[in-house]
Amino acid sequence: MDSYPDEVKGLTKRWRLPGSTPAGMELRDRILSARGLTDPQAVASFLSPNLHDVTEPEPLSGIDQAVEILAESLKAHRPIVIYGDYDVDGITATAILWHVMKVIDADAPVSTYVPHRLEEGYGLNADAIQSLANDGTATIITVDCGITATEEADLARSLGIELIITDHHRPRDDGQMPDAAAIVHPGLPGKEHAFADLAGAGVAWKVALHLARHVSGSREVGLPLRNILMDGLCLAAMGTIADVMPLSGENRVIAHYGLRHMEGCRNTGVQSLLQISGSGSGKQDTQVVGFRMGPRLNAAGRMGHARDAIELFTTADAQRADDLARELSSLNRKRQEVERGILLQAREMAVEQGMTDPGRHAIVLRHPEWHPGVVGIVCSRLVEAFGRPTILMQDDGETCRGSARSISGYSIHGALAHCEEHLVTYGGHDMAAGMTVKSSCFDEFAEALISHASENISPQDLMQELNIDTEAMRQEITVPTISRLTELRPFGRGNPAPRVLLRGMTVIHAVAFGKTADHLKLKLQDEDGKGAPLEAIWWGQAERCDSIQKRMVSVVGKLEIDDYSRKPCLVVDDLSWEEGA
Ligand SMILES: [Mn+2]
Repeated sequence: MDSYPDEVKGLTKRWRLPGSTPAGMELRDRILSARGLTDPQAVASFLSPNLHDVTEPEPLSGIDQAVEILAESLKAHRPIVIYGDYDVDGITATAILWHVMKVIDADAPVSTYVPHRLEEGYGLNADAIQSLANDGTATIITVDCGITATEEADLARSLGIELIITDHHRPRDDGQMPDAAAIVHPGLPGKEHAFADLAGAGVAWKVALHLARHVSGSREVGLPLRNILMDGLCLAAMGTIADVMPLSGENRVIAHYGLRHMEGCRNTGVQSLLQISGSGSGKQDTQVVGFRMGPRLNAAGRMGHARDAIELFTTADAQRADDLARELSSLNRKRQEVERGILLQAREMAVEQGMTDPGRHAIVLRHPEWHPGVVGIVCSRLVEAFGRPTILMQDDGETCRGSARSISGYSIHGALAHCEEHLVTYGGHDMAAGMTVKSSCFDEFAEALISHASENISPQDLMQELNIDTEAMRQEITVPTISRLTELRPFGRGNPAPRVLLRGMTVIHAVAFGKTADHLKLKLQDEDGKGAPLEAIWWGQAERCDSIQKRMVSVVGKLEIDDYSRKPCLVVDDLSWEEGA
């Protein structure tokens, strides 16, 4: 099933060239076709997402029991706690359920609980359950966590708490499930939902919808509930995008409607956050959520306490929401500062210790002062910079705790399993994981992991892959064709911004620009030299300025319309020399 038959080495990346598409197709349709969208009906529903695709399919497994318990608890005024998570997905999921229950009954004894990222860690924990029980909690509903919490579920049961689990993470490998009163999950073995890639916030939104329908006694719900569900879609979109879920199927619909409604969202906190993220006007897209709103929300959990982010989305007080949004922004600045510091140190250490040399295919480092809430982000930066799997750890003298990020094709979870003898704990996925090592075992662990990576990652694999959707001609790159590509939005994982290849372009002009002259501005002329040159930008590649002047190149990039000139602009991902040039 490889639709990319050809591979080309660019200056910085490996290119996967597109398969051939029928002649005469326009640019947008060639891109759709390259992504497997050829059936007219599939194309139509992709181009015009329909909310019915999210509200009408068969219900998630367990949702009926969950909704019955919630409705019953609400009716009896029993204290309910929504137990969330400290990332954007968990925060938004918590707020969605809180709001729908408060609209059903403004006096309902509903509260929220989110564990402290560094002190309690991810998921349901026994101490929290015990203290919630002491406070008289009758019902706990988890969001974005809980599917592996078998012991904690038993504890809740023994304390007389009715536990509902809603989650989207992988269940335990041994098949054991928590003994909960209800479990709502899109991807349980044997009970997979038609769309299994929902985020925790997507699952929570569906629970909210079904609860609203249940208490309304009808599939059509009244205005206050409709409004809160519509506002909830903005939150669900944020959770889905920030959790990097594939933006296909139901997630595409959630992201599409959530982003479209963002400006008009009645949630006070959403408006405060939009404002402070510098995006109070204009059409919202995934970038605004991914790069501006999401990091501010995550900063609460990383540098402070995520309950502030939950309060942001649950307060009705506009002043309080503004204050919280400001506080999150300042935590985010602090996070950026800490991140920059670790990045500088880690980069230097990696190079110094030879971990970026050709024969060594992983980076494994520790430092006593690295903030455990931030090392994961820095890992991602090093993976980008050096194309190698990276592990960064904080060493408190006794134990090293850290995070890992990997490159595609190399499972970091598998690698950790291979080095298990040196580890105290580990867990995660192919691309990201966490682990602890005794400080005295760190060196052996680092050596074992780096040699495993060096043996199992080829030098080829270290070059990032660049998937190209279609080859394009200079003359079809016009403002109208680029505008039509926006119909493919929202972009994200599973639906990236289209990438095109242009051959036979001559770099007739290249100049460094930016505050510290890091970036390149280019003018590219096609072979017949008749049309206007195509303007292009290559971020962070100023050092190549001299070597590409006047050369004929193939160029790969994304098409945009420049905000100021309103002219087409190619945002370059990579170049390669044309043969004979
Ligand atoms: Mn999640």
